[in-house]
Amino acid sequence: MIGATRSDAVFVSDVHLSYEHPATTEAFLRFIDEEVAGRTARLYILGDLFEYWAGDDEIENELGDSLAQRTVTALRALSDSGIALAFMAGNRDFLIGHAFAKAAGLTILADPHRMRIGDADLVVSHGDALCVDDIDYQQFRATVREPEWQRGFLAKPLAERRAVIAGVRIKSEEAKRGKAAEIMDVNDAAVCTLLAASPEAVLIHGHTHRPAHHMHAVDAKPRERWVLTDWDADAMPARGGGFVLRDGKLSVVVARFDNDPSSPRPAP
Ligand code: LP5
Ligand code: MN
Repeated sequence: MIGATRSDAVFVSDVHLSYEHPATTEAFLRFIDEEVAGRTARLYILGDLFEYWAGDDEIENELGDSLAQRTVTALRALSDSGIALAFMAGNRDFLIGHAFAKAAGLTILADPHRMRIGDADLVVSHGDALCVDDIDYQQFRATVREPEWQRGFLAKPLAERRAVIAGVRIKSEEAKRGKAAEIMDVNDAAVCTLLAASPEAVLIHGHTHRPAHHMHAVDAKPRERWVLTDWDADAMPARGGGFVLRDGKLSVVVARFDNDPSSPRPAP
């Protein structure tokens, strides 16, 4: 945008890019063009960029116009233009590794990650590690985050990994049907512990697909928690967007969708 100053950062998570939802891919790529390119200094992708990621050979084992390739190309163009890109693993794409990071021109962050941008003190997380009441999930997470387990899994052929993941996705959906909604949200005490360890910081996370701005009392002080939306261009109304940080203040930015009449229209 000519004449407008760049924002300090844009945050997104849970885009869940997949071949099943091409409209979400188009909306995300357009969001990058309209809200990120030339308009911010930094882009933080806080996990679950992809619906699933079986390993970095997703990139070279596909055709040139694959989802993985298109995404890498779009991110690379941002980083080549001078925007600092950072990615944090989600529960679906934690197998994104250094080959992807190098190709896309981004840095991989540990979860949680604390930082200062200008006057803003922030701690960012995907959010799944805060869902400590979901015991079965946390056990599953502990296993698949083991470097040893990941080495063994990544040694399998890509087709076999994709088949295993398809099975886990079915099992996960079945398991979720039997879980109470509160179990699949962040645990308040876990949030407060994280905030107490990061005095003054505002927490940003995704994963729960429950976008909101919460206040927590930690050590008798009010503390902020901002929860990112997930993306689904095929939902009605369509969902997608993120947060923009400008001059130390966060605000919501909503993505634009062709197929949803209630979607924000471009400024004239
Ligand atoms: O993602 P979402 O929101 O739908 O659900 C999550 C938790 N589920 C998962 C699983 C993923 O969705 C699907 C797998 C993604 C691909 C990962 C890449 C490679 C991994 C290969 C794995 C072998 O994260 C869900 C939470 C929910 O968030 C809310 O927080 O509840 O957790 C579950 O449902 C997990 C189940 O409770 C327990 C695990 C069932 C699977 C068992 C398969 C055993 C395979 C052996 C591997 C150790
Ligand atoms: Mn997630």
